[in-house]
Amino acid sequence: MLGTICDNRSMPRLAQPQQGITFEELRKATRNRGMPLEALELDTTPAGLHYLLAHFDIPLIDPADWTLRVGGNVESPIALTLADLRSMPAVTLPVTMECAGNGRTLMDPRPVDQPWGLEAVSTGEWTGVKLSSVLELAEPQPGTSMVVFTGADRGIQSGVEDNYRRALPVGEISDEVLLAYDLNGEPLQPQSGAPVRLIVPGWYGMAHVKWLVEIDLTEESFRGIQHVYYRYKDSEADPGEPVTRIRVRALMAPPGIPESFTRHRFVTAGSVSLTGRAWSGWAPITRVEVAVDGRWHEATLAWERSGPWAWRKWSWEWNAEPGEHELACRATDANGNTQPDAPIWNLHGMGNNSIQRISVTVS
Ligand SMILES: Nc1nc2c(c(=O)[nH]1)N[C@H]1C(S)=C(S)[C@@H](COP(=O)(O)O)O[C@H]1N2
Ligand SMILES: [Mo]
Repeated sequence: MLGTICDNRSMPRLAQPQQGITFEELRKATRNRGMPLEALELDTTPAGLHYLLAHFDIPLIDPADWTLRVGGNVESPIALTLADLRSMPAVTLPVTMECAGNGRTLMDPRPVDQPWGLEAVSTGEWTGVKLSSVLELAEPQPGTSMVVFTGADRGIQSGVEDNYRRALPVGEISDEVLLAYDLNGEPLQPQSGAPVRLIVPGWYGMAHVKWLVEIDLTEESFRGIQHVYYRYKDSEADPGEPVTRIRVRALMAPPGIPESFTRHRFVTAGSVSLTGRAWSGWAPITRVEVAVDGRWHEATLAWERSGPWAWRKWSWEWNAEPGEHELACRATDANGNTQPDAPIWNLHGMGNNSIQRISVTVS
C-alpha cells in the first residue's frame, strides 16, 4: 500500500547561508555512520567499519522466518528460504559501495539530509547467489522490462509512505548482480541487510536493496519515491537525470596524526608515503594524481585486484617540507572520466565526486 501523507517535515530542504548542522541531520548522522578514512589502507573493509545508511528503521528479521518471494510477470511465482539460497551455487565478489550522497555537506547551499563528509564508501567481499539464477527459477514471461526489489523496511519519505523499493531495468541485470547473504565470510549483520540484500556492482548504494523480501517482474517502468529522490536535479520541478553508477573518485588516507577536535593533520618532515584508493562504476581506473600546493604528480597504481568492482590502491612518496601544505588527489577512468575541482551542485546533494583536499602542517 502506498499512501501520501502531508508532512512538510519530510521534505528535503537547503541550509541557509552560514546555517550549521540541524538537529535532524545530527540525529541521522548518529544513526548512520561513515567509514573512518584510515580504513582506506585496507583492501577489504571489516564489516564493523563498513559505512552504514538506512532511510527508516533497521528491520530485525529472524532468518528462520524469512522468505524471498519472486512474482509478477512470471510463469511460476516462488518463495525461497535462506536454506534454499544457501544450497545454490555461491559466488563471492569484492565490491566497492558508495552512498550517492557522499560529499553532500561540501555543497553550497547544503542540501539538508544525511550529512556525509567523505566517509560514505567501503569495500566488502560479498557472497551470495546470482540474481539471474533465482529469476530463472520463477520463469520470467516475455515482455518483462523492470525488476522491482522490496525491502522489509517501511517509512515516509518526501510525504510518501512505502517500503524501501528500487527497480533495475532487465538490461542491467548482469551475472554479477548478487543476492548476498555473507559479508567478508560471515552472515550479514542486521544493519547490512540481514538475511539477504541485493548487490549491484558499480552502482551507487541506493541500488543495493537491504532486507530484501520481494522481487517483482513488471512490464512497466517503475517510479517509486526512491526513484524520484535519487535524481540529479536542480529544483523539485526539474525532472533531472537518474542517479545510477558511481562517479570516478580517489580518496587519500589522511597522513600523519590528527588534532582531536578539528582533525587537522600534523606530519613530520621527510619522506611520507601517501596512499589511498580509487574507483569508478563506469570503467577501470587508469590514472591517479596527487597534488601538493596545486602542483600535480603521477601516483603509482597497485596491481589490479580480484575483479573490476573493487577500489584500487594507489601511492605516492611525498618529500614533506616544513610549513603549511594542501594535498589533493584525483582519479581518471578508462572512459576518460575525471573529477571536478569543485562540487557540481544539485538539490539532493548527489554524486559529489569533487577533488578531496587535505590541509597538513609539517614540522
Ligand atoms: N531496504 C533498504 N535498502 C537500502 C537502504 C535502505 O534504507 N533500505 N539504503 C540504501 C542506501 S542509500 C545505501 S547508501 C546503501 C548502504 O548500504 P550499507 O549500509 O550496507 O553501507 O544501502 C541501500 N539499501
Ligand atoms: Mo545512500
